[in-house]
Amino acid sequence: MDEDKRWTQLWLAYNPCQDAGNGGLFQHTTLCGFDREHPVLRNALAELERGLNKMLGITHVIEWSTPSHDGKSADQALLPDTGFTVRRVSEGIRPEGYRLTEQDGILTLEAADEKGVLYGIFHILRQIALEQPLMQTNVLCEPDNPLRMLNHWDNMDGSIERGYSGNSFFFENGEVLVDERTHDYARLAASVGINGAVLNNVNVKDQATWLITDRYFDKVAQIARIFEGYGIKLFLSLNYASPLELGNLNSADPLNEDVIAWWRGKFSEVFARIPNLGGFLVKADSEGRPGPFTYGRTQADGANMLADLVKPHGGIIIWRCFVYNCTQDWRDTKTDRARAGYDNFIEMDGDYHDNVILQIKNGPMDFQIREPVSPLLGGLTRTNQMLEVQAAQEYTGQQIDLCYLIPLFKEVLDFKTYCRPDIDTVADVVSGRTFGNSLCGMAAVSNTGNDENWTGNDLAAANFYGFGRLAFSTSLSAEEIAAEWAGMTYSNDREVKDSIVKLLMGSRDTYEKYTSPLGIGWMVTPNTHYGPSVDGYEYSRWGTYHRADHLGLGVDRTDSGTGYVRQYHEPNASRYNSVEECPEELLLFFHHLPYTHMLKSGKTLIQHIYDSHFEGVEEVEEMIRVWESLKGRIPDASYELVRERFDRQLYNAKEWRDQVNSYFYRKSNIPDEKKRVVF
Ligand code: GCV
Repeated sequence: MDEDKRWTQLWLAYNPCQDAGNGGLFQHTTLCGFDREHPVLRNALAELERGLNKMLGITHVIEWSTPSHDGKSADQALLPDTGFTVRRVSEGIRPEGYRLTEQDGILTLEAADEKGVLYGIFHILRQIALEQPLMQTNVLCEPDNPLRMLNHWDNMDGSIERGYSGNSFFFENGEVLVDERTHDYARLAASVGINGAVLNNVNVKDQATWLITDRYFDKVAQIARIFEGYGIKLFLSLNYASPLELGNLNSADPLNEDVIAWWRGKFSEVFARIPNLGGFLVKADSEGRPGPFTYGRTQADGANMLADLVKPHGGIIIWRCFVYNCTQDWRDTKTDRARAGYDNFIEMDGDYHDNVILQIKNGPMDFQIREPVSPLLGGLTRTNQMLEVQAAQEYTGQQIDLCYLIPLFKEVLDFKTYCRPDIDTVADVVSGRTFGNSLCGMAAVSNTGNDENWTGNDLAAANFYGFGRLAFSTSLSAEEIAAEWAGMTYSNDREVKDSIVKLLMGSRDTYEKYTSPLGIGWMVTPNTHYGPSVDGYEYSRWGTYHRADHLGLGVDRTDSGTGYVRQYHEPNASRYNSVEECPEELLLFFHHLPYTHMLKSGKTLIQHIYDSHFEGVEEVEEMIRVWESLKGRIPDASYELVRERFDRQLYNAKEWRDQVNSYFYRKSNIPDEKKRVVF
């Protein structure tokens, strides 16, 4: 197997493969209605040549032709009777979508724009890599989500907040980097349908504040151009306090005339130098970041002011809803961090201007392995909204432990919000189907870095791949995505592929079993968020309590507790409010229950804690056995790298098991029925 640069190309390695009868379709390529010199077309066609060459050994120069139209429209122009035809159509396919059909030896890719062609070509390359025939293809693919973004939490010193795969490939020592990796990143992201990327961390500090100044314009504009060639819009995170830090003003009050004038001038400058910039992502009034609340203004005042000023330049403002009071007193059982997003944003629903999007984390807390879906999703009915998930495994194993997150993202998308009688799932809401808006979609905190394999653990690349594929086609299953990724990355050998899919598909449940039970979340080592510390946050001010005592545990968020359940539409509110009806995997998120509480499985709560933690460790041991069965059948370097990560995962799982079990045994004084070792 070709080890050369293999891992730097991930699923675009284009390993030599069996030709499922596809090669013959590409002797001659005709472009109809498209300009071959358009940057997106150029990149798409170059990718096709590269892929065909590497996978099928088609080495001759592919012949292109653009038929003369003789006054005819592109649709009517004469086409050759063999080969591959790329044709622009003026109706029947939405922007970024494509139709792929094969008939009588002619493969036709139709699209309304260049991005549609790019995605169509990546579709073709995927089929070839998976050794699937293109004969008799007949598919129409249109993206479900208008925006499909990656958010990088990269800092300008080269570090990445919550990054687990090396340093940034965008920044180093206060400089912006533009190199081969910038191109490869754009190719990889585009190949799964990503069409937006935020370059810098939402916590904008120090030099990053200066990204919107002359110091960095040239380099940022260069990246924006590279991205544009792959259909990706570049966005920047903005420091809300820029008027103070860059403008020498003494305020950042969104209603202050001097502040408004400063931003107006700043945006004119920025868009003049980076004309294709998509806009800005803003984290305000959160975890120490400044925002409109500082000046007694609302979140809408802040977002709208910026949005009005970027609008003439075609820009948008993506405003994060991760706003909460991180100084909660544990004695206060009514204040609830889970409530905060909704409480801070719902009242102004409908007041946000049309080029503002509220970006909402999937759960009300913070990317835990299990939490309910944020009630803001579908709670807001008159505001553009997009879903934020985290591909970076901050709380889910940090790319040491295997945790394939696509099943979790799927669950969120499939959640019925009941915001209206039909078309009401999160997927419906964020795709714009529910409320008919076009500024919406999905964003993921990226899990990439400058490690050779991009994601630290080779298997974590499935989360990067999977997020993009899912954001483009929300109806794909987590398993289909896993199989595609495994086939393109490793091998189409049935057994190898099945084993990798099995590992990926079981990994989220396994991780959940050996960490925190039944939706309670947290119990992680403070700050680093890796490994167990049951009381790590229990005695701090962050409002992430489990409230365990000698009788029971869990947070009462029902009517008799914090009342959080009422932020959901019915029947979700009543379901969560009732111990009997609450989905068991979320029981401790919503209810404080005694250790003796009987679960549907017939086990007590405490016995469930013991059993699931023992099972979690056993499952990691089984995962290692499955991985070992792949030795010699996948590249050695990858085998060894992942094998070493599994050792660390097993150590971590045992730590979690022992600490959690021992903690709850000592609290409850109820022994394990099966008399296993509980310290
Ligand atoms: C970028 C959590 C993380 C922070 C992150 C924050 C956010 O609190 O621990 O590192 O900051 O979420 O999403 O803004």
